[in-house]
Amino acid sequence: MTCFVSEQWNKMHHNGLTLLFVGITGAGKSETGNTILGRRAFNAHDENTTFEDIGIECCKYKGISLKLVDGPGFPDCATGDLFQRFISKIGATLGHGVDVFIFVWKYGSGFSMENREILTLLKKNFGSDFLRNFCVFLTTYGDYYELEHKEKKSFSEYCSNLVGPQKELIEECRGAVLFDNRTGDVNVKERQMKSLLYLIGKKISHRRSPAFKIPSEFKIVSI
Ligand SMILES: Nc1nc2c(ncn2[C@@H]2O[C@H](COP(=O)(O)OP(=O)(O)OP(=O)(O)O)[C@@H](O)[C@H]2O)c(=O)[nH]1
Ligand SMILES: [Mg+2]
Repeated sequence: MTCFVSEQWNKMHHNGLTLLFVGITGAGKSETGNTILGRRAFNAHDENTTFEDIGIECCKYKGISLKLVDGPGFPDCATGDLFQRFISKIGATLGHGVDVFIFVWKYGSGFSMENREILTLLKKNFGSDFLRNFCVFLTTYGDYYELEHKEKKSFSEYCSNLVGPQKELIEECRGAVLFDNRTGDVNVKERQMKSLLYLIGKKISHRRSPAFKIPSEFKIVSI
């Protein structure tokens, strides 16, 4: 597996790679951020999180500069109001844009209406190709996955057997990565980071546009 996000790419992009986590409450956004950072910087389960609160932390992974942006969970974004505030805040804070949106889903939690609403909102507001161009699908609770698949069914095999909206999402995002945020095994940590950077790199190299910039006069189109 070749990593497309090379040190050479890194030198050409002075801001590094900006990754924004999105997903419903409790999906594991903050914890995934901490796993990537290798330290506990984001608050997992911070009850004071509001839709204007975003956390930004930077790190280097094998020479690649990463800027991680942790957002709040989406409890009820169908009204569009929360989404409007969140996206406006992102636009005001990240002037250079977002390279890749990481859509986080908790393994085994079912693919709820809330999950689907976030994706619909993103596509409706940012275009039908948005997921294809800017979104990576990341599944947390890799430890639960391993427990349930003791026969060692690979995650990609599992994904290819899925049906319905989740399968469509994985196809649109061109693959998915499994993350175990509880593991202490350095090999597992290395493997999941490699898979994530592979998907990110593929995304960046396949699309024509650079980072995604939030329009300055962003007005939400509700679903
Ligand atoms: N066992 C296990 N627990 C995890 C994993 N990832 C996250 N968790 C736990 O799941 C809970 C929710 O994780 P968070 O990272 O707070 O979820 P979040 O998406 O940031 O939630 P909000 O900020 O409320 O939207 C926490 O208790 C985490 O420690 C994982 O891979 N395995
Ligand atoms: Mg969080």
